[in-house]
Amino acid sequence: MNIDYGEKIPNNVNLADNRVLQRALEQWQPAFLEWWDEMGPDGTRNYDIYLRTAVGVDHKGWAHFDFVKMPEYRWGIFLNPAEPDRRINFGAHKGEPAWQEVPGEHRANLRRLIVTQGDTEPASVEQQRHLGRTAPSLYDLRNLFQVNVEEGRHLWAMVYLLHAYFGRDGREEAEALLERRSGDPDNPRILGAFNERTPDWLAFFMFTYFTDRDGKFQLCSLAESGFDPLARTTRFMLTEEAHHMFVGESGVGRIIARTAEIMARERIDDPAAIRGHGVIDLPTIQRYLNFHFSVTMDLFGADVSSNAATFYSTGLKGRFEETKAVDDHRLTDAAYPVLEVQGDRLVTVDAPALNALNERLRDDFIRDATAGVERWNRILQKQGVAFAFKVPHKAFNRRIGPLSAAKIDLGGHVITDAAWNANVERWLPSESDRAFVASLMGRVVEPGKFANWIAPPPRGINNLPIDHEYIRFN
Ligand code: BYC
Repeated sequence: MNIDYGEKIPNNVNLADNRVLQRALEQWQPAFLEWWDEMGPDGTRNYDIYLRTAVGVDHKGWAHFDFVKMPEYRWGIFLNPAEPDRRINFGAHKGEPAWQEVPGEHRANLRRLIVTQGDTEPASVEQQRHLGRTAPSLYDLRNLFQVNVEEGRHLWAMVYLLHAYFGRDGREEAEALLERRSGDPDNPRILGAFNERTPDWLAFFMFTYFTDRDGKFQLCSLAESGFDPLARTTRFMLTEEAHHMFVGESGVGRIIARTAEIMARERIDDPAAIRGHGVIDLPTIQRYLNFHFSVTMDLFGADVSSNAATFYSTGLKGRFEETKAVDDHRLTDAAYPVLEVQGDRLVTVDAPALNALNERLRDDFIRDATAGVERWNRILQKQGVAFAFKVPHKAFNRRIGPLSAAKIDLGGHVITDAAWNANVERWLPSESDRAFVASLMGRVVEPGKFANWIAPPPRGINNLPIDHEYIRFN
């Protein structure tokens, strides 16, 4: 399973043995590089960046660090090794050998899943392309670029599947992945969160904490797929995803730590006074949290979804930790609780478990995401600051699924439009919140220096010191 770096496209799938596929991917490669040039990190062509590149897919090989110019990053195709005699673990085909080729009757759904997953990867690079101009430190700038190149590689992962297994329409989908643009009204990215702006670093850290975590849960579900090449490629992607969530959790944590430090030192808790010290007040951080959490809730799809039921019964997309679940892994007779608006109340009703799989994954996500928010609260407790972040109710501010028809507050109460309008600026970032956060953003790139509004990290990258020169601007 070693990666062949001698090839134009580094890979561990013996690409050289399949000339047709190799040629097709080599034709897509320049289009990808053009897209990277146009939509990737702005103005960075010449930088030498201390990046991690996978040189093997085992635990020793996937993290090799060196200085690289981003356009020369070796994006390639890396799959986890095949498990001998792997079986389909769930759905109507449970127990049958995992598919090594696309099952004809499930082709359209499988392609749709792969395209939807693939579309998020370039979208996030587009959303983050301007952030380099306002990096709070060289350390953070390097982390941003690491996230960006890996999202680029995740696009390669999905494009490989499209080219290798879906023939002409796969190639067309691969082209379309480079044509849609985040936020473009005429040709937007597929899922809502990927058309939102990521205008500042607080938004970036919240995005990598919450939205990349959706990536983790969706990839874990696809890693259970009966279509073995999808399972193997998503398993390898998950090793990279962990770093993105680390960037988010530690980034938000360092912003909170800096604010808490000022609040404790100056003995202040008035947001205006806190802002006067050039740090971000906690209610503003909470509003950003509410926004990114709710936008990410929508990424799990409708609460009751026949698509989700089909993806599962046909063996294409499993549950988070499918094999650990103690049940029949078919779910044809099971139920799962979902929320419904009845009059002016949210009520819990039972839905067929198969149709409620989006909701179940959303609940798995909420447990994981809430645990990290509690870790942020411990930073405040340590400084003796009396404030606690809370994740909103899952029905708050929804735009997808039946809950989107009602206005629902942070605590999960159905409210009137008037009550929503009267409070929305306390719940979601207002124009003036965003303008304040934007006013703090300025480029700090001297090694070891950090913007005033964020604490330094406890340690540097790959055991190097915090003040290491992680990027040479040339
Ligand atoms: N925005 O039946 P439903 C990541 C559409 S993140 C807009 O519930 P389904 C990453 C839906 O398409 C992980 N539209 O849909 C993170 C459907 O449309 P049609 C990405 C939406 O299929 C950070 C209709 O609404 N991976 O990797 O059950 C950086 C009815 O919905 C949205 C995946 O998502 C939305 N949010 O569920 C970089 C995995 N949600 O058919 C990367 C693959 C739903 O009526 N995707 N719609 O026209 C899936 O598993 C499913 O497509 C979804 C949607 C769970 C997303």
